[in-house]
Amino acid sequence: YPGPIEVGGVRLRNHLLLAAGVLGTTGASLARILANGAGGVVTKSIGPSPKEGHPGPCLVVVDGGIINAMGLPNPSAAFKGELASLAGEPVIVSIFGGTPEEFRTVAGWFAGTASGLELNLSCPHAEGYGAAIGSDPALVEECTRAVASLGVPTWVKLTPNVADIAEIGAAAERGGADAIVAVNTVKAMRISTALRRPVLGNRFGGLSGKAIFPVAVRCVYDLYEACSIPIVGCGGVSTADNVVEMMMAGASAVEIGSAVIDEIGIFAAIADDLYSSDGVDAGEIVGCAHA
Ligand code: FMN
Repeated sequence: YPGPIEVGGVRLRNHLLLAAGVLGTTGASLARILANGAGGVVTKSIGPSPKEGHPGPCLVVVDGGIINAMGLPNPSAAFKGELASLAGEPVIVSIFGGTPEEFRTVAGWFAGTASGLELNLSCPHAEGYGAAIGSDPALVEECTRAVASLGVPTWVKLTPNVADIAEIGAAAERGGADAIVAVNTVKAMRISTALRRPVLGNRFGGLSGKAIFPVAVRCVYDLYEACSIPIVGCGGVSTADNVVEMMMAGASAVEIGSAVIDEIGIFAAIADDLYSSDGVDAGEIVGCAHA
């Protein structure tokens, strides 16, 4: 492995991070992902008050991926206890709120312990949160500023479900973001023809996995053109070649979610490929597709 790298103010062990929401609800599962070769981990998103999430079914497997509508279930401030055993580890806490003030409150709980904070401005299935905020450049700028002004490395995670993601990325940069993460899930739904009703309890959800990889590459490409802070690619990554492609589009690091559900050893497997003797020189390839 190339040794520690720094992306958006956060020191990582390598270029591969666990994405928010997958195996990120306990300190033990986060530690296990780090032990399995991840360069850093992002926690499940934590909000201003405890939340149960949507009624089930919350997840459906589809061709090329999964659609989830978890609805941001989380224990709120009680999550602090899960981080106690992870002091000094590359742990980024994902946070959400309905207003800039709520973002700041939640950020304050973790500012002293986390390596960085990732603002979830992008969940497509949580009313009043997530993409509802992340589609509005002025709100994105305000929420980002409310957190970044605490002085902790601030990553902002964007939704692909907007007309112009570059405009949203530029707003996050103006608000003081240290990095942009792209992307969260793509709006989606399935209907059971047998039952004649939507499959998910919440009707709608977000698609992740291999099917969204090209969507994510395009978003990273557009953001790299528009922004001068690092971009972290996320969406459908499952191989070392996917990581290289994301980097060529402009990603300085990559997050992996759905592929971890199938294979917890995926970080070590990708890292072995990526950093083999004829492997990647990130400094050389990041953004090279823009030439
Ligand atoms: N993203 C967040 O920002 N916060 C979450 O709490 C969150 N929960 C998720 C739960 C599940 C079951 C899945 C599949 C995804 C979740 N995501 C969440 C989105 C992922 O972090 C990621 O952006 C998305 O799945 C695309 O990456 P992937 O194709 O590698 O999974």
